[in-house]
Amino acid sequence: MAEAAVKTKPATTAEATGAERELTDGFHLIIDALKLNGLNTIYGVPGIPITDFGRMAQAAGIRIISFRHEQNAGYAASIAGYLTKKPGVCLTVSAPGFLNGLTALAHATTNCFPMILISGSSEREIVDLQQGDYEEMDQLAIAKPLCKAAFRVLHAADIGIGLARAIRAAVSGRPGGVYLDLPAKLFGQVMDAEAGQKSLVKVIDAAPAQIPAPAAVKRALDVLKGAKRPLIILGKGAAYAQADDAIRALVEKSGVPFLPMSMGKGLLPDTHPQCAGAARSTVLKDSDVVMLIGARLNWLLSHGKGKSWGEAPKRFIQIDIEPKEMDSNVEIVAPVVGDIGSCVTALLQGMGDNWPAPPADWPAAVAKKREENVSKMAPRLMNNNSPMDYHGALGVLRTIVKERPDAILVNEGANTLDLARGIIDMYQPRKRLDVGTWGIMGIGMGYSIAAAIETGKPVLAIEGDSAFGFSGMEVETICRYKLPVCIVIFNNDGIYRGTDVNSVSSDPAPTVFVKGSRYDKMMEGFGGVGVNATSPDELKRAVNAAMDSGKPTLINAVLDPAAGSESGRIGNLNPQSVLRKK
Ligand SMILES: Cc1ncc(C[n+]2csc(CCOP(=O)(O)OP(=O)(O)O)c2C)c(N)n1
Ligand SMILES: [Mg+2]
Repeated sequence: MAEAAVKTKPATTAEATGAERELTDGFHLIIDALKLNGLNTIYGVPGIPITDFGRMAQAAGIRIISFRHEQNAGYAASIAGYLTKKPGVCLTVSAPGFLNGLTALAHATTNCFPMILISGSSEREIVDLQQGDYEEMDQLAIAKPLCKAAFRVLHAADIGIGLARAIRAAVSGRPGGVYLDLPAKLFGQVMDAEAGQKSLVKVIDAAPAQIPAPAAVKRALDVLKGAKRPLIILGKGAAYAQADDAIRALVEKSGVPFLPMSMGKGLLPDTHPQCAGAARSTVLKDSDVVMLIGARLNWLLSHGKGKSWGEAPKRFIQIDIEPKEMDSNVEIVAPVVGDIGSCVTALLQGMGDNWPAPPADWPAAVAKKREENVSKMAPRLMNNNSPMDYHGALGVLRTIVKERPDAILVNEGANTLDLARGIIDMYQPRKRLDVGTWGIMGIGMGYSIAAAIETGKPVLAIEGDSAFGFSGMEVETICRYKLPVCIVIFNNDGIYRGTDVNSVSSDPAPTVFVKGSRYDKMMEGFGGVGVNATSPDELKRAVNAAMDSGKPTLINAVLDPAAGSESGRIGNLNPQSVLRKK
């Protein structure tokens, strides 16, 4: 308490009767409230009214990671939340800084990552009368529809409660983004230090276990037991839960093939005998019972219906913390509502010791398909073409990840994303971080920075050249904080490809970039290591050197501009003009 308090001599002695009073203020109470709740890292960009706050927080032992753009700081906070199950904190200035951070807040909410966006704001009296204050904006109203909850604190005495509400809203139930509005005046508001300390709240059991109903667990097991061709789908909710051992035990005890969603990869190794990752279309089509664990039936799973799910009738079991998730796209015959850890543990107990394996022909059929697909792919991954194609480049990165399974892989792009997801096996939970539910470009550097900061592990970021551009300036941040991040840019001169031509004017086509760009020079400009790699062999040497040294490194991997297809694997989502076809 003593360090947080400011000693002042009152100007008049009338009320203080000449004695010194210990005072504190908004600045110090916010810092104390964050520390009390173990929120020890802030990702943000300084400016009015939060510059001094950042300095004071740093002086008080909070780690301040200062970015070049709030969106990247926000993505960093969102993935910090995913990795730690504590809300990641992003701090911004008012109006424009707030708006820059807001995309990440919405992203956190969509992806169910706990995050708190704290933004300074202008004077309420002026904002509400629309009198044109510095960076005037009704931030609270704008944030509300894009997050789980939004709060504003007007009095220093409410800082403790305000932060407690924000933390609970972010991590309890289905996690998500929370906005906390702190008007400039609040920071300087003074109050009695002792009363201030008493007003702080240490949040106890912020994300209480939610135990599933026994009847729901029994219903789910009955459905699973009756299956001939069951499938388990592991989403990133399952990875978030950090119930790794229980999930592995459930999958293995059941004998059911499992399909990991992108960020669910590594919960069990992709090389596990039950993994159906390389037989995705077969298991979706042919399965009769599907158990979703922390995975939603959104567009990424074709909403649980249509061509990719085949003709065979399906029955869905769904395990999710959010009751409203059930029946969102198709009927769920066995909803199990609760936190993933509690649900999986209850299912395991209910299975007892003599759980019957699924009829043997099913896992055998899945394994056969998987082997076929894997061996079809193998020779393509071994090519040493120059310029590289995706398979040659990813072949060497696949081996590197196998040799360094505890490194964190960050991945964005179109072809760069889809092909890396399919080709690179993951071996440990929460090691693959990518574009998530929205397929968003721009998460790359923010995720890489937070992953390095939060886990202390080396990071390998595999980035499309377009994707990288959304957050590329943060290579300076990576160099400034000396983070062990190795960025590999799959440089095919553009979005999807670098070969499009504009036939009517001298402007370049909308999807192409400067040919032969050297992104490695950017990194050198900030004192990091830059490498231009033109073959898989060169790429392999450069990545291994970077991972060994831990030095910030950017490798410009020169890909054939004709490599890559429109929108990667999701080109079917592009609307088509009937007229153009004529
Ligand atoms: C914020 C955002 N803006 C735009 C897009 C559309 N988009 C999807 S993939 C992509 C870039 C693909 O090019 P690149 O990263 O170079 O990967 P490549 O396919 O060339 O390997 C873009 C712009 C998006 N997904 N997110
Ligand atoms: Mg590209």
